[in-house]
Amino acid sequence: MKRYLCEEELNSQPDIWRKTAKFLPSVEDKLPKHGLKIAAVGCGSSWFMSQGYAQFREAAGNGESDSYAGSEFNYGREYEHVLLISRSGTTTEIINLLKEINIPTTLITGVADSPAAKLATHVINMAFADEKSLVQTRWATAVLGLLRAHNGFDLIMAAEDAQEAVDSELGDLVSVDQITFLGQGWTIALAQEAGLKTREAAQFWSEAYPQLDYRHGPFSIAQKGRAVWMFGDIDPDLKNEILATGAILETSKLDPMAHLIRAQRVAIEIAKLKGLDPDNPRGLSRSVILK
Ligand code: F1P
Repeated sequence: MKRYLCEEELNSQPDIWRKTAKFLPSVEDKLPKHGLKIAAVGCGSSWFMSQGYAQFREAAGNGESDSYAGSEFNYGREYEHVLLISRSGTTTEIINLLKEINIPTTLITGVADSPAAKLATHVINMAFADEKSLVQTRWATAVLGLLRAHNGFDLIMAAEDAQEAVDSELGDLVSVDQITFLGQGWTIALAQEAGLKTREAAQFWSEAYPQLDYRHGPFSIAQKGRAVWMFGDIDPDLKNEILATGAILETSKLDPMAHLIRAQRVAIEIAKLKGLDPDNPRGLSRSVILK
């Protein structure tokens, strides 16, 4: 069977996370200082990574942190630093925002001389995590890993879980007809990203919710032949309710970001089973450049 670029890239995540952990001290002074009121911004996968970052930064007591999709920045709020994430550095909403605001900015990008890089106060160039596939896998987790490590998390330990996720069996998860991804706190961003992966790579029906909000309607989707996938610890009552529907329940003892690797793999496998090219999803390009 053909090997796709995204498979090589997602399999490299354990190494890339180790590289990221070593890389952090060289760029730490460019990241928003703890205590500042910040916004984090991105589009697509980069938006979900900015969401996760804002969540765990504030939860760790490191300062008020909001997150926005590039098109939805709240210009009425005052921030002391804005962090932007863009693999390509060519995404229009990110460039427009950088032109518009007069606040110290840090751009994390995979392309050092990109148009966005020319506009940011500080640039963190993570070219070593850039990808050839259109679909983001290791880029997203390397950036989130950098930001987690900056907020006190041990990324080297997580890299061991990442290897387990790369080597694990996917079983029946690749033959279900729908998956609902759940999270809590910062892992809601992982659920969103997992949902995006299955939709963009495999045109597959997936949804994503905070685990306790899932009961408020979308729970009706759960049934035999479908899966519910929790990033992080599942509420014990919710677990029993899901199992009673006959749906497969996927949980893991792995670090939640390593657990995302399993979801990336499921997305790619479903795409392959459907005869789709997961490196070149229908209607997508490496970045969205608006006229
Ligand atoms: C962001 C992004 C990707 C998405 C698609 C279009 O790009 O929205 O998340 O998968 O390829 O671009 P970037 O700003 O991080 O380069």
